[in-house]
Amino acid sequence: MEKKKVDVLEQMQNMTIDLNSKALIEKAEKDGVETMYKRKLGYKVQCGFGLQGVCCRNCGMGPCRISPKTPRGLCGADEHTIVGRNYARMCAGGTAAHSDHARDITHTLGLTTPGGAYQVAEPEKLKEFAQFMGVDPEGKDIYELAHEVSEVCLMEFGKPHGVSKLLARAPKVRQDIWKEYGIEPRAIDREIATVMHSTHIGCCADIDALVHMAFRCSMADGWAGSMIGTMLSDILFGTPKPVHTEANLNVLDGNNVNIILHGHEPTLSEMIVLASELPEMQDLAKEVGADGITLSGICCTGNELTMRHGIKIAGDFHQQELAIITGAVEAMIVDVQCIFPALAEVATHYHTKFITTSPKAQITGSTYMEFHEETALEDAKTIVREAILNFKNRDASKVMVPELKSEAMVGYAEEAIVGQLNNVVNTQIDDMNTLKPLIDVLASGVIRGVVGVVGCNNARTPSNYNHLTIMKELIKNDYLVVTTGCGASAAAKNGLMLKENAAKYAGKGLATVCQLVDIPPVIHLGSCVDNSRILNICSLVANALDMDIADLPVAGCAPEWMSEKAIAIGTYVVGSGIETFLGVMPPVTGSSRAVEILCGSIKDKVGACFHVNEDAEALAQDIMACIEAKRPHFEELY
Ligand code: CUV
Ligand code: SF4
Repeated sequence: MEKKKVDVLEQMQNMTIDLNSKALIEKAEKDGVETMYKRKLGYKVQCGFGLQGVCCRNCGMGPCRISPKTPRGLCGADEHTIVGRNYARMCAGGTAAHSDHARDITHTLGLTTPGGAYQVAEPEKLKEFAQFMGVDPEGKDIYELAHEVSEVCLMEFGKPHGVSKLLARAPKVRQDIWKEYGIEPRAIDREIATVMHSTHIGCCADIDALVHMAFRCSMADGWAGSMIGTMLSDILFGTPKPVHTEANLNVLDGNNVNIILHGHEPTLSEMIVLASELPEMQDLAKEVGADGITLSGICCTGNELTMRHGIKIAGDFHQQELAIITGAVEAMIVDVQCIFPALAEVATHYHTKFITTSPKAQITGSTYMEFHEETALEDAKTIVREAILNFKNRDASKVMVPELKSEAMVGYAEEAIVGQLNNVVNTQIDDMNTLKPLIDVLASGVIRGVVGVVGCNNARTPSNYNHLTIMKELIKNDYLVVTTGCGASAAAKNGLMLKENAAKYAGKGLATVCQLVDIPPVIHLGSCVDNSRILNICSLVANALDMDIADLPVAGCAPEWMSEKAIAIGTYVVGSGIETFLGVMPPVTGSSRAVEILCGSIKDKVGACFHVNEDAEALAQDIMACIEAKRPHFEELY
């Protein structure tokens, strides 16, 4: 019996390489709390149909599942149709999530007022972006302009005619490729609706057409929704600048009121920051016996907060339950996306208040405190007060804050990366001059290439293992890594975002560049919507060199992806001409045609394709080989 218990614990602990997580998995067992790691044990055998993407329940005659005995669904849909429809729907789900987040940010820009809760933090960026979107800033009050830009951006979600205005940021050759293949996205909502319509029973039943539609929809994610989300977040809350932070669960402070922000939209989290800094809240914290208030973040909200304020990163997607299990968290405040419904149950074992705030993500068992942008600061104060007052309920006997954390430098927006290479932070990126150092180190081969290693944690791999294995291998071989999302948290937690560690982890070329221009070998670009920053940087470099994005020695990688959002991201990254490497197989293997297209022939259309390898070491080698193969052509063009 004892032996069996130990085995179970060991099995769970083997599902993560994070030492804090291992310690808290043990505590969870002692406390009798179920976590994802425990539930995973019950899922030893996952549904083979689901894994291959050949289960269809798009109509009430189903579910139909493809097998040698039943090669077609009741309507006659074959494996290619079913896989294609499921894949397209994943892309639509992901596009909807990122873009609806962006829509909220866009509405918020429309609510800005001088002196109000939401203000314009970057008037110059606003003017520049207004001009790009066809709004003349001349002679306009900055708030009048903000409201006008908000309206124009809102049209990108539902305009009846034309394609995304933001495509014009890409090199002309790239735009021509999109036109040729027909994947210039129209209004964001339209692309999502089209996929939902075409994947309804009895509609599209052609794998090539379904993949095409999935690509056009995902392009709306990258080149409209996410890009608008990032741009307007910068305008509202400030363009991130390099800032020092700490990461992993040890950032929770034993004597402070600990508030964790989890989810995605900075509209909520920025207000919580504002509210918690108010003297009245600080005083209240002292009144209840705490030394102060510690805010920290999980998932993409964590990234948004850390890059703009240096707020500490509590952990990643797979640590959300474990954070509560420390027993030291007064409130876990969430908005949308990547929030385990399990948090409600986990919180019942401790004093933690699990506070949901969005009508889009209400969760049974949570404390629901709806947040409205119109009354943002008041709402935020109410929520923070609730958290502070909960401090008195903390049970010291249940507290265990694990030992480890790491320091990190985070918050490199496009401006900071390019500026830092010029040794001028926050320069405007507008000419070859400022891009030249970046291009020079790439062209000379001192840095072999740039790889975006991004995305989630997936319980199909040990948490953080693929991320760290791949990042370390790449920087060791002089590939600069840029990262977002939970990949960024993994890097921050493990010291890869420190310039001081460049000599230890990076190859000679990269380490030298890191020393010279004061950057870490793994660069924090932000949240998942901030993958649009990668599109931006690639476009700037390609434009400056008069090349296509596909000519650049760059690659994308999602080593532990799990969400539909990640599939949409991967798809628009491929669509943008960037070879994309996945460490977990997407549910498409049931269709040989789907695999042939996505991992092969799509390259003829867009200049890149997916590559999958579930062995992280091998995947890193694949990435490097792919970039090396691009280098001669790149150097020749340069
Ligand atoms: Ni939006 S999508 S687990 S928080 S990166 Fe983290 Fe990132 Fe994936 Fe979710
Ligand atoms: Fe079955 Fe066709 Fe209905 Fe899908 S759409 S559940 S394959 S009958």
